[in-house]
Amino acid sequence: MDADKQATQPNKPDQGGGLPVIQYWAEHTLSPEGPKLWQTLLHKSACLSCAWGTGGQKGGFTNETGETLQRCMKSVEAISAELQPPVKSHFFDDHTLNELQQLTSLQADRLGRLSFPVILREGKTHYERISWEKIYQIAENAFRKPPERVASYSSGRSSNEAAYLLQLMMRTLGSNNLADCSDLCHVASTVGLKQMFGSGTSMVSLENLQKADCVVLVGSNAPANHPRLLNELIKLRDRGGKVIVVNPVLEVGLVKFASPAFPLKSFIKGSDIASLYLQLIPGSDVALFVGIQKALIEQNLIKTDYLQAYTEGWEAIVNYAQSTPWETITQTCGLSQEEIETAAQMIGTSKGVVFAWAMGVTQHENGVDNVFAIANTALLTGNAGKEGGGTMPIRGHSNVQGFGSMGVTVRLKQEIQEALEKLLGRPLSRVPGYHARDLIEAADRGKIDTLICVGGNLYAANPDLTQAKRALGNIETIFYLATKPNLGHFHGLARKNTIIIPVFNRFENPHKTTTESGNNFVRLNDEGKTHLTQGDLISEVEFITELAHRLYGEYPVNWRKLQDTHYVRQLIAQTIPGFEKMATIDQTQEEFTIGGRIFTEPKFPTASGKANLFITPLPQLTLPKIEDFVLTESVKGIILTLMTVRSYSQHNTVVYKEEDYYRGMPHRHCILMNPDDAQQQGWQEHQRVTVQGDAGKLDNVEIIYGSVRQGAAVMFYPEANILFKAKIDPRCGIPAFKRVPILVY
Ligand SMILES: Nc1nc2c(c(=O)[nH]1)N[C@H]1C(S)=C(S)[C@@H](COP(=O)(O)OP(=O)(O)OC[C@H]3O[C@@H](n4cnc5c(=O)[nH]c(N)nc54)[C@H](O)[C@@H]3O)O[C@H]1N2
Ligand SMILES: Nc1nc2c(c(=O)[nH]1)N[C@H]1C(S)=C(S)[C@@H](COP(=O)(O)OP(=O)(O)OC[C@H]3O[C@@H](n4cnc5c(=O)[nH]c(N)nc54)[C@H](O)[C@@H]3O)O[C@H]1N2
Ligand code: SF4
Ligand SMILES: [Mo]
Repeated sequence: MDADKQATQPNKPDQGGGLPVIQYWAEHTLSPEGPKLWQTLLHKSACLSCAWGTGGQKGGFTNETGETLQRCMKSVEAISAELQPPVKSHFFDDHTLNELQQLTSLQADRLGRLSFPVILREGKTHYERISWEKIYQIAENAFRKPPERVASYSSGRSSNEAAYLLQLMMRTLGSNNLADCSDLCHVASTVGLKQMFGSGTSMVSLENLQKADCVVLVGSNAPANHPRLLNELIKLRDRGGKVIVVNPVLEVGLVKFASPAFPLKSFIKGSDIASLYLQLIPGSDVALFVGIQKALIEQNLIKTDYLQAYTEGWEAIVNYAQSTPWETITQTCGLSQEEIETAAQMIGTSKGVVFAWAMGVTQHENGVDNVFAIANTALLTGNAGKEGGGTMPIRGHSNVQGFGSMGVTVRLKQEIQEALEKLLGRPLSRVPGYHARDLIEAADRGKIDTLICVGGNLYAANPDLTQAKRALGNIETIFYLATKPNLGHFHGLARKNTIIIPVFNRFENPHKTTTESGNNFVRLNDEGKTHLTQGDLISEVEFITELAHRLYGEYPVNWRKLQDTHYVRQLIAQTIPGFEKMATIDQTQEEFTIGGRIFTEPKFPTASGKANLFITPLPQLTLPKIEDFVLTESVKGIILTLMTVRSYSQHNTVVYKEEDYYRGMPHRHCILMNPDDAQQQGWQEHQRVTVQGDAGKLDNVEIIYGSVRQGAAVMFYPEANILFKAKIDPRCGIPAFKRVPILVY
């Protein structure tokens, strides 16, 4: 369905952003929580929500180039949730676990802020309050299990300091089991880009993005998940540049977006975003990009001089594209040769092209190939290592990239390993660590005794919730460090002890912290205060250092001294490459771009100094048959490819609002379908259907018509995670959340 048709659908907005955003701002900033909300918005710290990284020392509303008015509604949404009153002191006494398990994600979040520690003991029906001394006693025993049976999981909202300490504690123990939410998120980008360019993050700074005249935006719903990126796209269109969007769903905010940052020129009428919208088949991005490469070659638009001088392996890519027939390409991705040629023409004739992508690219069985195919295209056109061009994975959580930089990963950089070995005075364990999926599999096989979760929701973030619950249930002790209750605290329960530890968030920590944006920019966050004045919360840094002190005394560092985060920053400066400026950031207050990450010249930190291209086989996009689904009765239905995504009002597993206004989905129990697919089955909009995957089913799901490619459908995560056991990209371990075969009947 095209843009015009979407616009004519009743009750569906024809642009992203706009009035609802202002209404939301007004409601919240003028409400009783208003003054505290403003105080927090102005606090000198990075935005909690996404990794675009607004905020910091120049004030809460500034981006990395110092431009103001850059806070979006998502930021307000995230802060408001953190400013909730505490969970009532008797709440856990009054409610059984069974009752807690009936709560939806939204209801769990609305219980309020966690403000005292609680424990659920084996066989008990209630969480009970517990003292800090008792927690440390349990923790000391739990962390004395064999190191390979101890694991951590983390989510990128915490600070660099907490992340650094977590990995140091785990590696001192001898465990490499540092699973992280990035294992479910951008790991395909990290693994792919590292092989190509020797660096796994974005090579484009915000400043350089502002010099581009073309952006190719692949598999990203930025209007919802990185709203301030839209400001850059609006500015780019205004200076005559082009935006190519690649997405099986026509996301309304990528067609037209009304940004409050430009009250006159954009907000009233909305700004055009996409110059070209390519609505491909889910999972077929490799085919599209090989097609673009083929067209570039045919149109004589590849940069042979550049390829010869700065890259390796490019001839094979050219041969592969040339020898792949157009018919195979167009059949695999479902786009016409003309559409692909138009995209190639736009890319090949632009001066600077930034290739940006998010989960629609990474969360596939061939996620790494998707990244290779995009970056190959960048290289063929000379768009890597220059101003105004490059590859830009759009990162998720506000400090997820910092976690990776600090060594919270199962793929530790050689330099960090060596630096840590020097610090410890002994080699690190060589037993490979479990990433997020391996952790669940290992726990399912009874191989984990102890798990510490620094934020996040390991349970609901995983595919196959039935397995996730069972797996976590095999673990003896789980510690959840969290700011607010979530589904994981009520379903992801340990066999013996589940302990929830309430922590300060970024703007409440009693010490300074740092974070890293997706554009490799380090922010300094000032100390703050919590509104939970009666609470008994702890900082992540204090908890980890106290536990480590009890386990290791003063080896290899004086852990208690590190409760002053200034000293953690000294350690980071010593051991993490590119972070040398951390040593003086307390004095200078100077936020900085991490060294060795932004490439404005085509010289790359690979062994040869050149970029490597890799062949990307076209995916075989088959679907199962009805007989392949386990059914108790014979049914008539349709097999679709399901993409599980975020609604416009949720942050990952945490739901802020039931409806998705922009997609016209009134609640979370909906499936967004192409009207032709529904009508072929004789179904109408709002009819209820059953959706079945290979791990479970959901009944009574409401059909909503949307601009989804035929044969594909959209549902919201985490609810949809009950449905399927995802396929995994073997090269990086990421689950294929965006190509789930389902039967709808
Ligand atoms: N407000 C808000 N902000 C967030 C988050 C949040 O939940 N809420 N989450 C944060 C995190 S951790 C992350 S990782 C990011 C996520 O940011 P996004 O990646 O934008 O999030 P998704 O909702 O997963 O949307 C993925 C997009 O990919 C498209 N897509 C699906 N399959 C394919 C495919 O095969 N090919 C292509 N080309 N496109 C496809 C979908 O239609 C959708 O538009 O956002 C971060 N920011
Ligand atoms: N089907 C499907 N599944 C997916 C995805 C998908 O697109 N589809 N996306 C995947 C992706 S990209 C990601 S990143 C994961 C997200 O997975 P996670 O990062 O594991 O989950 P979140 O929902 O972001 O975690 C929210 C919780 O973090 C806690 N929290 C918030 N701030 C802080 C803090 O400052 N400190 C501490 N300690 N805790 C805090 C709060 O208690 C909150 O309830 O989900 C993945 N799962
Ligand atoms: S774009 Fe991201 S970092 Fe910037 S204000 Fe919005 S949510 Fe925060
Ligand atoms: Mo993510």
